[in-house]
Amino acid sequence: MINGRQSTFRSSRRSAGRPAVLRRTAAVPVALLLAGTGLVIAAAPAAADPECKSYHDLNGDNQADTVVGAPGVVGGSAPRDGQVTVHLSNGKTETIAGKPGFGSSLTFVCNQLVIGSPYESAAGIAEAGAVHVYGPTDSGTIERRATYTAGRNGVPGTPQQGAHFGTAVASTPDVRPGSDPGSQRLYIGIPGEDVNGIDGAGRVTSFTTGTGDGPVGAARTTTYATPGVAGVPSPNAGLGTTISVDAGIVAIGAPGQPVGGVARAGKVMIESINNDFTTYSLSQDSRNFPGTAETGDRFGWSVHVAPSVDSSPTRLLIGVPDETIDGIVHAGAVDVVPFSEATGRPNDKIVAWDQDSPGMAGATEQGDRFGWAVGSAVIGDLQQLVVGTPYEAIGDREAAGMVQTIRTGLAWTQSTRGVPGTPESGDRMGASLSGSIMGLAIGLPGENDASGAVIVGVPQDEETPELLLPQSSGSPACFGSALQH
Ligand SMILES: [Ca+2]
Ligand SMILES: [Ca+2]
Ligand SMILES: [Ca+2]
Ligand SMILES: [Ca+2]
Repeated sequence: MINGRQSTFRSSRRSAGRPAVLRRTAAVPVALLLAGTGLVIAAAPAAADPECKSYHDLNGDNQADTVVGAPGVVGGSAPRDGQVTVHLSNGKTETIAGKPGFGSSLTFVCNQLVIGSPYESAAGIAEAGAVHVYGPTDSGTIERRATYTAGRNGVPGTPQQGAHFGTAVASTPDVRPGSDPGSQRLYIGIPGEDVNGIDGAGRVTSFTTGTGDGPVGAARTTTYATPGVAGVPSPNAGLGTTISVDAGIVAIGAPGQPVGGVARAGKVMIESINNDFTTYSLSQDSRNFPGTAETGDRFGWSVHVAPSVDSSPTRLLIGVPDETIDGIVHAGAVDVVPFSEATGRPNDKIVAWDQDSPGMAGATEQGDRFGWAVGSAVIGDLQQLVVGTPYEAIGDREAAGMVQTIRTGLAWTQSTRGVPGTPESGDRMGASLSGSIMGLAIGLPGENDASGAVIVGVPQDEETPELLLPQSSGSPACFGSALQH
């Protein structure tokens, strides 16, 4: 087996004697909590930034809030509007309404909530896409701060039909001790963008945000046509389908990018947040990479940078949901790439995991699509790498879904004792994941005839999971398609 090193990171959960479902505390409290964990603290916490007093916090109580996207349905005869529900740390909820597709992606920049609305019109151009930013007011409400679209107010590019600006949004998840709040850039994926006339090659743009409708810092834009970036724009490559940012690294999925002429094998572009290294790409044909680039693998359909905690290295997780395993098609795999933050390069053995690997629950089956979603979270007292397999069948119920850990053999379905609900066909448990030091949240956008649901927490170490449902009934809302926890 592997170089997978078990982290002994201890969460604040037990030592602080807090109740089961904790809210991540922010800014200084997080630093103080981490100080008791043996985590190396390199510098003073970033709380001195006057613009950012707390993180992931929309009601100003220094406790992180959980946010759920319910993008509804796009197109067809009955499109349904999207909405985003903020589950505040004080138990109250706030709902923000938008167009169909609103809430397809979510991130935080400091205490500002960023919502992707990739199917929205921009400048009258259908499905060009938009990104909306919401923040707290002094009176405790949530208000819209800004709307970003291509080509407006200093945002690079021009709106294109079907570009789907905002399919992915990402930023550094927390300002941890030693990190620089000034480097908190917002990254926006535009996977349907035409580049030099190549249909759907995809683009990523990034900038620092303020309270207005335009970038504050200089905007950057990256495609496979950017000078210095190896590769060429390719039809339907979808650069920017997914993005993860942490530990100075930006990982950008291009799951349709060909590799050496192999169609839709997929690549992941790696950028430095602070320009510390040159942008490059990984694929299954990269040196020292396990596996082989094959047609339709969709390497990079999901990406997640799992930050270093305690003795564990920074690791990049790359989902390959359509990987064939021993002749079983669309079974799926996840590559775990140990990363040097200094060089931005893999610095240890890369390991490919599937459901038949040692230390994994389940079995490889056709159409599982293991690796559809990837993430990390502190579960019990350990940082765990987590994989969603939303098309896993439970008995005769197709696509009921499953979530599991890498190497440590934990797994949860809706038939697991302590997990709310029951497995049903099409639930797609694990289609989305969001984790942090405060635990794991799991999306089930197909639950209750695609009304959707979210499970916060897993039944591990005395924890009792909490079930979140949409505020307004009716389907298909697809509540849980995107998460921030
Ligand atoms: Ca809060
Ligand atoms: Ca492959
Ligand atoms: Ca399976
Ligand atoms: Ca169910």
